[in-house]
Amino acid sequence: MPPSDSLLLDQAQQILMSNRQAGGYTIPCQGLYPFQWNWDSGFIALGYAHFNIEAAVSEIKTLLDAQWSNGFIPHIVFQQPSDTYFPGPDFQRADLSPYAHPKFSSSGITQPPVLGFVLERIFNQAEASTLDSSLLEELALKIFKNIAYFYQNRDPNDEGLAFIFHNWESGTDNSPVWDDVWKTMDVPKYKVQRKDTTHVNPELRPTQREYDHYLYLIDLAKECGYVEEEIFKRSPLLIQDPLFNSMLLASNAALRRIFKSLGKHPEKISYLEEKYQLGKTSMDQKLYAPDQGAYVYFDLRNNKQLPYLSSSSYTPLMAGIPSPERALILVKSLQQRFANEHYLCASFDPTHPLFHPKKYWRGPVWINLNWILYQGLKHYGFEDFAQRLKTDTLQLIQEAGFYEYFDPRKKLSPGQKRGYGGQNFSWTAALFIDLLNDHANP
Ligand code: 9WN
Repeated sequence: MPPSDSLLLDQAQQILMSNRQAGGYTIPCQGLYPFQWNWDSGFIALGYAHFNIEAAVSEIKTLLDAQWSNGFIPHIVFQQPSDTYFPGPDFQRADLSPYAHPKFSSSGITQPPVLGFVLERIFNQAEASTLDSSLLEELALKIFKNIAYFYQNRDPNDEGLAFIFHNWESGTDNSPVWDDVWKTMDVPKYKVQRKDTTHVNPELRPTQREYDHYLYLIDLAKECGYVEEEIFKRSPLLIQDPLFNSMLLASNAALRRIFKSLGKHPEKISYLEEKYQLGKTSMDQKLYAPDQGAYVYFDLRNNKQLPYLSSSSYTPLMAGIPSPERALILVKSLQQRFANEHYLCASFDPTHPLFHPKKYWRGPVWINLNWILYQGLKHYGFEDFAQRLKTDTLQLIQEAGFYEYFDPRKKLSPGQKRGYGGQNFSWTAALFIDLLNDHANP
C-alpha cells in the first residue's frame, strides 16, 4: 500500500473513532448530523469491522435496540439531545405510532435496509473465534423481523417490493426524480428554523421549497399515526425505489445464507426465498426501463415509471437481479452515460439537463453508492469496470479528503473545490477502509 494510503487509512480510523459516541454508536458528521442514522450505521460498521470488531457489532446493536415492536427501524434514532439538527424529535413524533419504542425517541420513517448484508460481512470479517454464533443468530432474527415488516406493511399488492412514502426514506433526498412528485402536490410554506443551512453552503442543500414538501410528508404521516395502511391511502409520494428494493433483496439473500450457515430456521429461509423470487421478478418487469437500459423508480401513486437515470438505477446488480445478458446492458448504459467525462459515479445522469455537479443528490458522487455499485459489478464478474470504480472512488478521497459528497467532473476550473457537504464524514471514512481492504465476499 502506498504510504499516502496508509496515512489516509489512519485518518479514516480516527474520523470514525472521533465520531463515535459514548453510547456505542457513531454519528455521520459533527454538527450537521448529530444523531444515529440508519443506513449510515450499516456502512460505518463495515469500516469498523477491519480494525475494531466490537465497535462494528455495537453499531448494529445500538440501532437494533431502537427497533419498534412491528420490526420497523427508524431512519434517525435521537440517542442524545442536540439542537444542531432540524427536524428533531419534537417535529418527527414517532411516539404517535402504536408500535414506537417506548424508550427511544426517533423518526417514524426509515431508510434503505442494509443491515442483512452488513451483518454477514461483519461476521465473515471477524476471526471465527471472536464472535459467537448465538450473537449472529440474535442479530439476524431482529433483522429478519425488519425485512418481514417491509413485506407485511409496505407491499400491499404482494409484489415482493416495498414502497417508500418519503424521499428521506430513499436516502437520496433531493434527487431530481422527486421533482415530478412535488409537481403533483400543493403544500403550505413552513416557517421553520433549518439548521443544515448553517453548517454548509445553503445553495448546495435542498431548497426551502423542497423542505416544505419534506416536512408536509412527515406531517401527513403523523396525521396517519404512522400507520402504513393509512399512509398508503393518502400519501402523494408512494414510490418503489430500485435502490431501496435492491438493498432489501441483498439483505434478504444475506439473511438466508446466515440462517443456512447456522443450520436453523428453515421456515424463515423458505419465506425469504419466496419473497426474493417475487421481488426479483417484479423488479425486472416493473422497474426495468428497456429504453434506458437500466432500472428506474416506479410511482405507485400515479402508476407509472419515472424516466430518470441515477446511480440507483444500477444498484440491482448488487442484489443479483438482472440476468447476465441484462447486466451487460446495464454496464453499457453506465459506461455510456456516466463514465466518460466524469468520475464514477454521478448520483444523477450527467447527460440530463437537471444534472448539477455540486448539489447534493442531483449529481455529486456519494461513496456509499459507489461501494454498492462496486459490489454489483464484482458480483457479475465485470472486474475491470469494478476496478475503475474503485480507483475513481479512492482518487476522489485522496484528492479532496473525507467529504460527504464529491463533484464528479474530471476537469475542474482552477479554484473549484472537489469535496462538498460535511467534512470528516463517517461513511466516507468507513467505506474507504473497506475498499482498501477489499476482501472476498459472496
Ligand atoms: C436526512 C446522514 C443522512 C444520510 C442521507 C443523506 C442526509 C438527512 C438530511 O444525511 O439526509 O436523512 O438531513 O439531509 O441524504 O442519505 O443518511 O448522513
